[in-house]
Amino acid sequence: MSTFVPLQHERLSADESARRAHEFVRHLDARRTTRHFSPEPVPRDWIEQAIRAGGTAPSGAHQQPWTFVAVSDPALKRRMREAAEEEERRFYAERITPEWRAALEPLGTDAVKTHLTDAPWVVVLFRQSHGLDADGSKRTFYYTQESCGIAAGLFIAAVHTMGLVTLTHTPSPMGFLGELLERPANEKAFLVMPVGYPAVDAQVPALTRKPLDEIAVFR
Ligand code: IYR
Repeated sequence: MSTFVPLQHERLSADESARRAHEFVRHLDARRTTRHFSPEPVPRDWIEQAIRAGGTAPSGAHQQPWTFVAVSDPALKRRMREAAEEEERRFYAERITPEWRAALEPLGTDAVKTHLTDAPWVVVLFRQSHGLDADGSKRTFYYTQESCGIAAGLFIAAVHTMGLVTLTHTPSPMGFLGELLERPANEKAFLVMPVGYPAVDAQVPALTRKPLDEIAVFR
């Protein structure tokens, strides 16, 4: 049985909608991914708010198939870095294809993952591949990849809005994270996001974004 309640919605003037539309794009377009973090602490409350923002994402059947694990413990961050670097050394030496290496060249990535110990917080987003009922039986979850992708986007936007930076890091394979962070078997590591202030000398690759006519078609 479904229960419905009235939608809370504020009708804006056309001028205000237009102003916000342009301002929001300007704000998001100023976001950059950097690998260079300051170790300066960030209050736990801000991370909680970013996670709440991520948790507002729409999800398949409203099953909210995500768990955000926020790590600030230096010893745990170091273990995550060691394990990630071990995987990445194998990736960059053996698993990477020539085509993939060429695609990553402009980003200047390598197997050294200083951000995992420099950033005051490392947030690991886990995707719940299925749910577990009270009796331990499996409950199917729908569109978990899409749902977690949207949640990550909102988390990233929240981090940017509070004047911090993050990096979407995808160590491959990521199985070690479930073990290190003691997550149940239905939770699969989806994305690693160090969060903090940028280092004073932080750098970013000189990239540009595709213009509208390359990313949109109107019919
Ligand atoms: N997981 C590796 C490689 C990597 C892959 C892509 I696609 C990137 O955009 C960046 C890195 C790493 O984290 O270095």
